[in-house]
Amino acid sequence: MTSPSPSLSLPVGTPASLALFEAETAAVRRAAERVCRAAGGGLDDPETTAAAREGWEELPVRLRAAVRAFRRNSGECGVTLVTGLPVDEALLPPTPTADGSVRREATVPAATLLMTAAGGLGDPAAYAPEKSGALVQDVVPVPGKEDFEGNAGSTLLSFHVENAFHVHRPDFVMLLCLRADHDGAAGLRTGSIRQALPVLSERTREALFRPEFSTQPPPSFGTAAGTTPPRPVLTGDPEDPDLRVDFSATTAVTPEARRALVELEAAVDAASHTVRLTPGDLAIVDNRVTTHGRTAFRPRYDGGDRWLLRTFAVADLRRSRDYRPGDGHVLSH
Ligand SMILES: O=C(O)CCC(=O)C(=O)O
Ligand SMILES: [Fe+2]
Repeated sequence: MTSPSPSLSLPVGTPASLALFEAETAAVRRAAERVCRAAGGGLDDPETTAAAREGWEELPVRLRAAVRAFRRNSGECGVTLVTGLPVDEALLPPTPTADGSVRREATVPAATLLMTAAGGLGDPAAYAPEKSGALVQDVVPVPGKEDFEGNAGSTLLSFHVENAFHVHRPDFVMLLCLRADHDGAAGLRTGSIRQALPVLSERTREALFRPEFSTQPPPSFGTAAGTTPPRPVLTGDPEDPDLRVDFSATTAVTPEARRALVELEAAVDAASHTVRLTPGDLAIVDNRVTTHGRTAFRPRYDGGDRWLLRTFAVADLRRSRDYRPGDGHVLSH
């Protein structure tokens, strides 16, 4: 694989991370509060995204530099961690328990996500059938959904590219921790094709480039979207390909493709990293090259459960124009 240019190099082997200093945390909070004041109405209004785009310019230079560098080159792991973002756990309401719950009002953490999406990574985006098209979504365990293959569950969530079935899958997935789980057991897992590729056999690489894999929409998307026609799991540069797979939703249509998928899952797992997010930690996953999943944990449904906020970003919003009525940020299907 060609190595990244020296000016963009990231630590080899483990995900890059940036720990904000206290003064930087305070600066992010001030910028986010300004976005909240400008937001007036709702979090999903175009005015709020516009205020977030401007607010980005007020963020600490180290944060902006790290996000922009990650956008250009997400490194071997395809994930980065920013710690020390402004989250006051003590002031939070109880963790929601409703299925599909989302944020509709501007808060400091939500505005922080929108600034990063709109100013740093490209643009925020959401999908109308999923979580009612909200730009900032809750990732919380939902009673009765413990075994669900989605973010409402609490059993092991297998590695997936977010919305792998979709022609316009998000380019980046942002997960900001508001509250950790009681036992500190829940781990966000990531596994990139950049680290998995070197251990794959030549035969498997070739098989993954063949259009022999179809992917179902995730349960969160509802049933309207159908399974994709057979497509490749790997596309682009054979030495640094893009990845499109969801190990609970992608099926191989030939025995050779099935064998390759099993080998890929083992390689992604072997190359994976686990991070136990704590309040104020933001993980940004490059969804073009890196899968994510989550270890199991035990929710109590007592208001103190794990709570992440999730926002998707796309590098080039224009590409999905025909999916977005009114040139907004929500794809209609
Ligand atoms: O709970 C997590 O850490 C990740 C859940 C997930 O895959 C998602 O929200 O997209
Ligand atoms: Fe996910």
